[in-house]
Amino acid sequence: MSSSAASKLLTAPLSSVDPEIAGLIDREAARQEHEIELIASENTVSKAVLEAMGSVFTNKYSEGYAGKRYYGGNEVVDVMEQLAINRAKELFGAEHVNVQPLSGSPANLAVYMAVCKPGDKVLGLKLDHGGHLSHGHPVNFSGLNYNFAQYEVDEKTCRIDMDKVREIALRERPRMIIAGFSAYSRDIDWKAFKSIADEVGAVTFGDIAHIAGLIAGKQLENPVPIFDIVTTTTHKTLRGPRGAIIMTKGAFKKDIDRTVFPGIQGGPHDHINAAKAVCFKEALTTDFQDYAKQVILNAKTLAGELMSRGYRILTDGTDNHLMVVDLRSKDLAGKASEIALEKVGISCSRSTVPFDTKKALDPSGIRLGTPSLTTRGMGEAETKAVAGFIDAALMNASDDAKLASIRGQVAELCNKFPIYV
Ligand code: DSN
Repeated sequence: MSSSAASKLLTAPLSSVDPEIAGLIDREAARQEHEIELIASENTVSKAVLEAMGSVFTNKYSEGYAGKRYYGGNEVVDVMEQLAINRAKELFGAEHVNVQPLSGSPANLAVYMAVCKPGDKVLGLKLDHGGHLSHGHPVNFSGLNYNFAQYEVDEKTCRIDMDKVREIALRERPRMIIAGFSAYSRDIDWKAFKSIADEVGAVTFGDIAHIAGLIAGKQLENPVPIFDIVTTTTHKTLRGPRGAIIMTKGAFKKDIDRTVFPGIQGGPHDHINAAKAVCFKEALTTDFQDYAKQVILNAKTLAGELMSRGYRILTDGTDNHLMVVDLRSKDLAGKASEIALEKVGISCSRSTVPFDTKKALDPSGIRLGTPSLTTRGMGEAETKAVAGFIDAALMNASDDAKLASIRGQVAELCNKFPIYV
């Protein structure tokens, strides 16, 4: 390629450089505009966050931390990263924040490596009871490298029983106790976890990936002042770019920073960190607090509507943005239900339920969440309509004509709540 051809390429639009990818981006944008997103871990970011992600910060290498980089030309990156740190500290009241983790699992890996030696005992919530792969599942690095004891939810209430957690902690004497989840719809008693950890001399590790936006929006209790270390992804309820941060008490600052870099990662993704800074700024507003409140109102509405139609919702409701529907209450299964909903333009994720007798690929439940639908402006009235679409789709899963008609109604509702247009 001649140098003039190369420089032409620098400024040519995507649609002419790579029409295939440009077309796929357009298709995905249209899908998101015309469908309802109920995947509890997804959200819809602002144009400002998108712009920061697509910025020239992607060109930079910045191994190290502000003022101590292993590459030149980082004077602008230093200011940007420090801004992201300061905003995250203000948002969560954190003593120290590392904004470099590439995503949730690498952030959690950094915590394990900073706090534990391989083989150390760790206590975490079991995956099929609402926990996360990185909280000790045997196929994950966590379960492979550390000696896990796992707590479960109570079979009747489907809630975490703190007396049981204490009993296991006293028996197992873990080095670290994890509180956090991917599919649990009730408040976590952070203080009770901390008191159990203090009793057995364990480090407290909170994973607030799912509820960080609800905490930042002042709707749920903040564990950051209570726990030793708290991680979160930035792309779920927090509504930022895909990535993560680690918040620590001062005592863990050095070990966490050293473990993120050079322990695990090389250069941080500066364009993503710039977008994290934007998302923290957005989350510091009162508008965001209103958003977080509405997410929960919508989730409670969705749970209530489904329960009134005879669906069993684990724990009989929700305190946050998500719920797990036990489809056995309607003689349905997770995979087929996920597919039926996909056919009407509603995305959700199949989910195991505690003590499930079915396998993860076709479990007994689905997980639903309201962060994305709320971002596009839908409130309780629309959420009630969505509950009706879900019920109608699941009750007519093998009737393609009926599903097509529901799909039309879903698209009609979405058209009233445009995202980026
Ligand atoms: N995969 C995410 C979720 O859906 O909850 C957690 O990493």
